[in-house]
Amino acid sequence: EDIGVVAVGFSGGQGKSGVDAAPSALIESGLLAQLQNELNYKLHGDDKVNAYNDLVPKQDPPYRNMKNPGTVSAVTQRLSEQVYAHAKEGRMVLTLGGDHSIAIGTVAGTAKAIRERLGREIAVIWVDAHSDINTPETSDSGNIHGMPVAFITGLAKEEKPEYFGWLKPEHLLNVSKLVYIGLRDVDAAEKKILRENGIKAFSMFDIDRYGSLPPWPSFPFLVVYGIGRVVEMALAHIGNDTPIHLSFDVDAIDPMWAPSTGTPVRGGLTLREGDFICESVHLTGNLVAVDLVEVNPSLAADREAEANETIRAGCSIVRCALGESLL
Ligand code: DIR
Ligand code: MN
Ligand code: MN
Ligand code: MN
Repeated sequence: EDIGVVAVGFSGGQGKSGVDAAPSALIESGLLAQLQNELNYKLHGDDKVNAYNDLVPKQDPPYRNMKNPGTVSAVTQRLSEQVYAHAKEGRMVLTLGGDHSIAIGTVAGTAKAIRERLGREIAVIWVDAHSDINTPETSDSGNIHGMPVAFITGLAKEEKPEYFGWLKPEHLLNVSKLVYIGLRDVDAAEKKILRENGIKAFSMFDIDRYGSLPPWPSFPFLVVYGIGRVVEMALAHIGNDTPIHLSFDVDAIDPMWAPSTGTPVRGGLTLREGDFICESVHLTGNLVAVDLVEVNPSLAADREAEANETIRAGCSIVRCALGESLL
């Protein structure tokens, strides 16, 4: 089977440098070699990491409260074309970020390609501690990595092509085809947006409450966590036979396993729950794209050890999404 790989060394959607080094760290740790040699995928695409330096404008003042708006717009537009080109050929697309602003480009690219190739709308499973659905006006930070969902659903609109006006209807995702898993740090304004648009979201609380105590007398101490039921409900929401784009922010995983990320939030998914989501999505056979974002190897108290743990977690997530757990 064929995979298009796009390595996106980009950090302009938020303020901390280092997340641009993630793709090379993931690749150096052997991720692509494993996909090729152990999972027998044929990889397409540049082996080198895209830095998109040619797209960075000399001046990029804030616009509608967004930081680096011209840069993020230009980079995601180029990325959307790269992803589109792979998906148009019928390849599954693996994008290694980069911060989560890059999902504006990846989702736009798959949405357009799948519309043209299959006449279908994609669904997006957004695994994240955050809902990333601020509009430029509701955002407190001005960081565009907190806004990608607003842009790809058309909830945030902009005419100017240099500030995301390049997003056309064929790039957009229907809000009814979006589902979140792992949320636990959602801004008040984002909660309002989720509520008003009836967007399906499974928070960490949902994962806990859909769990159960087992009936087995010999294991009375065992708690069955609700991730299985949550994934089942998430997949039921988007429907059988719908092409799925999985956008996985590594900060969905608890900092115990993924500490090296820009905005860690405690109380997250276990690594096993994160892998389980990916394994389940793989099993549907409907996966058309995977993003892995927000790994930042330079953010770690004990740099080497914590960065390595986070990179390991990221590799595990990608391999599970691509079917390594199948026996
Ligand atoms: C916050 C944090 N909601 C913002 N978002 C993050 O800046 O809009 N997203 N960290 O990943
Ligand atoms: Mn995110
Ligand atoms: Mn996040
Ligand atoms: Mn927050």
